[in-house]
Amino acid sequence: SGYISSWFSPPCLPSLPVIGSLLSLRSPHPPHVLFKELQKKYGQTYSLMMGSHCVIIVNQHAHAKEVLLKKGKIFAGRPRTVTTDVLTRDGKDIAFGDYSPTWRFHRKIVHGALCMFGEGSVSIEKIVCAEAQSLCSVLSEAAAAGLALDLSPELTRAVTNVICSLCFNSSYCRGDPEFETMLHYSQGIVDTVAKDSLVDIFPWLQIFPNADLCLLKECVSIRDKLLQKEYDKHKADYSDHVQRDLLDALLRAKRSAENNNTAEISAETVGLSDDHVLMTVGDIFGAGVETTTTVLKWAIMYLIHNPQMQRRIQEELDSKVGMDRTPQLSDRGSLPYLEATIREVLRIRPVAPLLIPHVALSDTSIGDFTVKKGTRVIINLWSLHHDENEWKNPEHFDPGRFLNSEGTGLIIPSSSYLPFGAGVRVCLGEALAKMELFLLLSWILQCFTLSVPTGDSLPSLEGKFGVVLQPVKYKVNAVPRPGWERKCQGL
Ligand code: HEM
Ligand code: PLO
Repeated sequence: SGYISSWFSPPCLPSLPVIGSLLSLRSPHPPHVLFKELQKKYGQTYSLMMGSHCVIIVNQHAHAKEVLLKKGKIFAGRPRTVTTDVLTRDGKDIAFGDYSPTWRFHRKIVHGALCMFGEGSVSIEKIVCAEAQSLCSVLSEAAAAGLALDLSPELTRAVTNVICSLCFNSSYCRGDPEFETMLHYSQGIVDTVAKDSLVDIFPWLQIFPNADLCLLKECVSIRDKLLQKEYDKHKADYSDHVQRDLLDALLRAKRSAENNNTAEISAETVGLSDDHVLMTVGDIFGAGVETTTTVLKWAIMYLIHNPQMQRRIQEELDSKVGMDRTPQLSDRGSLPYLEATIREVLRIRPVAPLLIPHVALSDTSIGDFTVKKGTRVIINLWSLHHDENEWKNPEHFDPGRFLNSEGTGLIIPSSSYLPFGAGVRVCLGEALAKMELFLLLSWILQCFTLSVPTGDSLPSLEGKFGVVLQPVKYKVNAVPRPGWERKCQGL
């Protein structure tokens, strides 16, 4: 049977002892592009060795869905890596934590809290609109002064404040030094965590000074101090009777588990430590900020590359929302072109092009290939979203793909589309993120036209690969639309 099972293993890249397939992976391309290229030689599903770990790369939607949905529970594990262990105190969070009863319990609480404070709630819409308003007044100040602006810090502050009120019931003012600190440490973490980092292939490199690892540790320690401060504040004035935010919800779950007065949660809650609560909030905070901000930056970049699409969104806004009021969530159904644009941005530049690696929790299979327990599985979303058999001209930005032939209704034209993943490990923030993207973009485009500053060339559409796929830094001119000059200011 050993013979049979090795017969059915996925094709493997050449590999050497100790370093594994590292030599075949040297490339000027980022990993998601390289993994897509390697299909030509090895087929859509193949394997490679990362040091001593066997990793399967999946480049097609049928196998991706088998891993995420059909066998979602079997593939619900996460690998432990040196960098994510530093970030999450050995996997005590949701995103990088391995599958376990504690993990399941945590995910359930956070999911419930997000439903309560996020998605369907009226208050979150108010919070996002208040941030949209403040963003528009910054744009209008810059426009009045004739300044081109790097929108990144402004978008980050808007999105951060939404997450802050959700997690901590607090927010940052413009120029708040603590906010500047946060911007800095978060970029440091994005730049170093889960990077095809050599310390994960050669864990013994940890004992030598390693610039990336040092930076990561420094940034994580600054983040943890900020989180700890909020946690202490919440503990100090916690009450069983009011739940102000996500942190209160987590504290409450922890206390009721400790008092053991609820029958439904018992053995499950073993290990709901302070560390777990802190790391989970850190996850929501990090995921909430970096992902949504990144999508906004990509969306704006594609819109300045395609002014005719920007105009079409504005025409839709003018006819469906008009000039007498600002956009609201209930307009989502009547602005299909804007929704289609958001979907297309998430297709062409997926935030997490390789998702987060999954791990097989028992011996299993993918298609006809056998898969051993402990095998890591990387779903290459980039390949799914750029599959020539599924998408016509996949590198071409075209929101029209997501509209029906009349241009009036939304469609998903291919099942090779999973921007938020799927199954047991599906993104927890999908609804919140979509809400924020819709509101912030509609507010901005209702009163401004965005373009590159005169004399600048269009920014590169190439992404910088990391734990999220980020666009390059660029500046924009935001010009109030005719008729909106005074309104944008007065917003
Ligand atoms: C996981 C996408 C926004 C919280 C993920 C995954 C993807 C993803 C692809 C990995 C799924 C997997 O490994 O199979 C996105 C995109 C976003 C976004 C495209 C924005 C447009 C958010 C927001 C939050 C969030 C706003 C928080 C409120 C999480 C968490 C996980 C996750 C906690 C880990 C889930 C787990 O491992 O069980 N997201 N995300 N995400 N996301 Fe998001
Ligand atoms: C972003 C930087 C923060 O300082 C820490 C952090 C926490 C959770 C991570 C997030 C970072 C990046 C995006 C991740 C998220 C969990 C789920 C999300 C990886 C590293 C995605 C897109 O999968």
